[in-house]
Amino acid sequence: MSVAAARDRALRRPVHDDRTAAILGLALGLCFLVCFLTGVWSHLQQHPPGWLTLPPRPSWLYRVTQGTHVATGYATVPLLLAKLWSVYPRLFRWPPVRGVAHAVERAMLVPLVCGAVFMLVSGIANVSRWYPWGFYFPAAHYAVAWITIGSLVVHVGAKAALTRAALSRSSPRRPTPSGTLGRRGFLASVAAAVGIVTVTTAGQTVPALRPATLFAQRRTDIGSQGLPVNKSAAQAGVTESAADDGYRLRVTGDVGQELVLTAGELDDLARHEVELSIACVEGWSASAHWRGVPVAELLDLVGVPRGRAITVVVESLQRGGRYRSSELNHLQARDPDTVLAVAVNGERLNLDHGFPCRLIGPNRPGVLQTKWVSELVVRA
Ligand SMILES: Nc1nc2c(c(=O)[nH]1)N[C@H]1C(S)=C(S)[C@@H](COP(=O)(O)O)O[C@H]1N2
Ligand SMILES: [Mo]
Repeated sequence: MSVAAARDRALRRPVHDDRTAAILGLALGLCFLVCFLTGVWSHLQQHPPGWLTLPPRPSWLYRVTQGTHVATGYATVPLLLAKLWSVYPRLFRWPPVRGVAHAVERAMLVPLVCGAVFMLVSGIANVSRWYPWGFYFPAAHYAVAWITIGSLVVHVGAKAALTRAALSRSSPRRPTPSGTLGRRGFLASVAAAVGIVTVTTAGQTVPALRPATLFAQRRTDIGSQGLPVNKSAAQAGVTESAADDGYRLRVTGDVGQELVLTAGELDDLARHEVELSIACVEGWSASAHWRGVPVAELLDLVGVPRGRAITVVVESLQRGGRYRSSELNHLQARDPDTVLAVAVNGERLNLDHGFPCRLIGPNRPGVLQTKWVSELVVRA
């Protein structure tokens, strides 16, 4: 059979027609939009620009937005594959372009499809902690997100009228050739695939779905002290410095008088108990019970006036690596639940969870919950 004949036969099947493409397009567009918005939010939370002082409340916000970001990312995979399969016979139409406007619309499919595939592949690789590339993941993932969403807006604009017509009740329905998959069967399989992917991955953040975990990169019930470990003390190269008797926590910078505490003194000060989750950018999250000393209390001890707008740089014993330190804005530093924790789930923190002390605060991405804290530097 010639290519043209095969194409025409495929295009007569409901699984390849405008209505199927429109339904899948709508589902995919919605998924992409939610993933994009939660992704932009994630970026703002992890790399807050100077003009934005993010509030530490509600404490669960990042856990929900990042869980949603990764879940919608996973759900997009079967939707995108189904959509591409549904429309690919159209690529064989001849002539491929009819006029300038059509040529532009077709050309925009290149950034749209390449961008979408890049977003999903890079996102899933990142969540799997697999970095087969040389670029910095957050920067590339963020830049391509804008390219992809821009091409998507153009695509939606170009296809709006066609989509509306294809979805209207009066649009003509073609019978399904016997022996082939009909639209309903196809869409039901896609919906089932989305459901299975979601249910078997969301257990990394929704405890009720944990027993169904199959494809998730993390099981949050696996890990010492009831929590997963992303970077161990050995990987961070702090095994000796963290366990050293000479360890001191210092509070320095724009302070009345500097403070130096031993691990024992820190433990005596740590009387505040709080339930907070670690919410990793990779989509897993887990709640835990912490005991620590509020950063606000340390600021009082070193004589930082309460009304002063300050930032606090949280330094760790780790010598290299991007996540060796983090920053607290004024609101976060003064929140009573932002603590330097010394205990988790009723036990002294072990080395892998950040002994002698680690930062834990409400509504912060996991990468900013710095472990093995050695110094708080106050900046006015
Ligand atoms: N010093 C330091 N702190 C760090 C990291 C790190 O690499 N170095 N990783 C962060 C990341 S990505 C996460 S998700 C949390 C995980 O905390 P946990 O290992 O106690 O679960 O720690 C954070 N704290
Ligand atoms: Mo993380």
